[in-house]
This record gives sequence, C-alpha cells and structure tokens, in this order.
Amino acid sequence: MTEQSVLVTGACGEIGQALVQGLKARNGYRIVTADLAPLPDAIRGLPSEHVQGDLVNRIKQFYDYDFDIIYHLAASLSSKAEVATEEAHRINVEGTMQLLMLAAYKSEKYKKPVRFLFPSSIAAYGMADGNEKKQAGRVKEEDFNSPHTMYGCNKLYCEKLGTYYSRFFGQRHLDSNPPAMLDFRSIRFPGLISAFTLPSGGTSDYGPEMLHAAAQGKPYACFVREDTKISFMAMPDAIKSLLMLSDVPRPALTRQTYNVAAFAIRAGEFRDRAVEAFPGATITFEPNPNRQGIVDSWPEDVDDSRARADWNWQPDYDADTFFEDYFLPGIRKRYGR
Ligand code: AKB
Repeated sequence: MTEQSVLVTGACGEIGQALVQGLKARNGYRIVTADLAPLPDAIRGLPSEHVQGDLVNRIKQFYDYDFDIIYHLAASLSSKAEVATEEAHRINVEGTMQLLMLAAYKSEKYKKPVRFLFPSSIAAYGMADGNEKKQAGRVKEEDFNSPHTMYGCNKLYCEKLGTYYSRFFGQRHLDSNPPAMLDFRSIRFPGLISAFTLPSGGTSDYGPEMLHAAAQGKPYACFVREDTKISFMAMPDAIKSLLMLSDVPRPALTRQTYNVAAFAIRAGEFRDRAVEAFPGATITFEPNPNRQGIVDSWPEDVDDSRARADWNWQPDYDADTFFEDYFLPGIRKRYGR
C-alpha cells in the first residue's frame, strides 16, 4: 500500500508531538512536520522532513508537496493571544486561511479531496456569566457560539472558513459538475493534558502546571478560583479522536465540527489529587482576573453525543484513570518522585 503524505503544522507543540508519535506508530504515512521551532528530542527522526519557519511566510514552499492529509495544529493559545492579539490573529487565522487555500487548490487540481483536520476549542463558546455557565451544563456544538477571546473568535471563524472551502468555495457547489473540494473536519477540544510535555500559553494550563509544580516540590499559586470547572482530556484521547475522525468515511459525518469530552473537574480537584500524590505540596488560589474571566466564559462541560453517534467516539480516560493510570505515573517518572 502506498504511503499517505501527511503534513503536521505546530508539530513541536503538545498536541503536535503526541500526534507525530501516534501517526508513526500506525505506519503508512510519510510525515512532513512544520513549526517555528526545531524538532524536540521526543520526535526527532520520526518525520521524513521538518520545515522550520513561520507558516504564513513559508506557505509557498508547501505548494511543492502533494499532501493527502493536513493536521493544522499551529496556533497561539488563549492566554497568549490576549496579550499579543494581532500576532495571534496572524497565526491563527491567516495561517489557517493560507493552508485552506492550498488544500482547496490541490483538491481541485488532483480531483481528490485533501483531508484537513483542524483542532478547534471550547474557547469557541462564550457563556454570558457564571449563572449561564452553571445552568447550561453540557453544551452542544450549536449553543453559545459567542467567544469572549481572540483565540476563541479565531477558532470559531476558522471552523466557518473550513466549511466554506469544503462546501461553497467560489460558489462552485452550484456548478453542474462541481470540482473536488477539500474535506474539512474539526474537533472542539477541552483542556488537553500531556504527561510528557509542558503546557504553554493556555488558560486551561493551571491543571497540569499544578501537578508539575507539586511533583517538583515547588509552591504553585493557581490563577483561577478553586471552584472553577471546565472540561479536560488526556492527550492520548485527543490523539485517538483526531485519528478516528480522520479515518471516518465522509458520508458517516453529519457535521464538520464535533465536541469531544472526557471529564469535567474543578481546579480544587487538581489540588486534592496533587496533595494526595505529593504530600506537603504547597498550592494556593490567587485568581488572575483576566485569566479567570476567560475560563468563566467557557462551559462547565460539553455534550459529545454527535461524535459518539457518528463515529463511535468515546474516551479511554475518565478523571480517576487519567490521574492514576496516565498523568501521575508520567509525572513521577519525569521528576523521579
Ligand atoms: C487554552 O487554554 O487556550 C487551550 C484550549 C482550552 O483550547 N488549552
């Protein structure tokens, strides 16, 4: 069987590293990675080629390739994007737009849809206030699409851009014999947590940051309130969902953007687990108003019934197995605790 050509942008990030490892383990792919950074040790030697540089500035170079699948992970996350909003928009929107245009061009040229996997986020939701967040509980994809952050606006808009380029580009869908268009598929991820990489730039990062600090015997001042609740997921489940969605035959899909869920917990439960695993851990709660405002605008949890119905999604890790079987063993090994 000929290898499928795959591009992974943002390959040096937390999702990127785990995805490259997951793709390599499956065999059958020629992997090209792209990132501003050089390949980290964890994935060095896995891709056939690594393109280091700014995606927007280097996009022309990718026209020399013929990718079957693109996993576009490059992004500026929510907290960082609130500080550098224009740069976030350039990376999150212009970068995605350029890559969608490339995939649309290649799909039409070779009469074969390029599969385009896009990680959206719970940041695409916007709850008006704490009462609405509490009352809404597990939200569906079409609910509360009014993000409060640059990152959330970017993600929601790029979901729409992906639908445009895969269904309506140039109004070609009205032609008597419409050309092949790209095959856009998107997942709204909760706060993702890896036991093997460090979080950066996210607002959901307080969970993993707390455990990393406790495992090193360092004090940690949590930047959100103890009662803050959002949904989280183990990185292996995030990779599983991306690969499952990528494999699904197009006719089985009833939508282009799906929620996935695993477990929703309060910041206080991360503290409880940290203190139980690392007695003596010093954890305080010192809310940062801006970052608290971001997570308060995100739903407590999401309804992933569509993903379960359309492509048999279900997570492998709930909160207990996440901590006991995945995260704490990984943290202990990393810090020798
Ligand atoms: C962030 O915190 O910005 C991300 C996300 C929830 O999309 N981890």
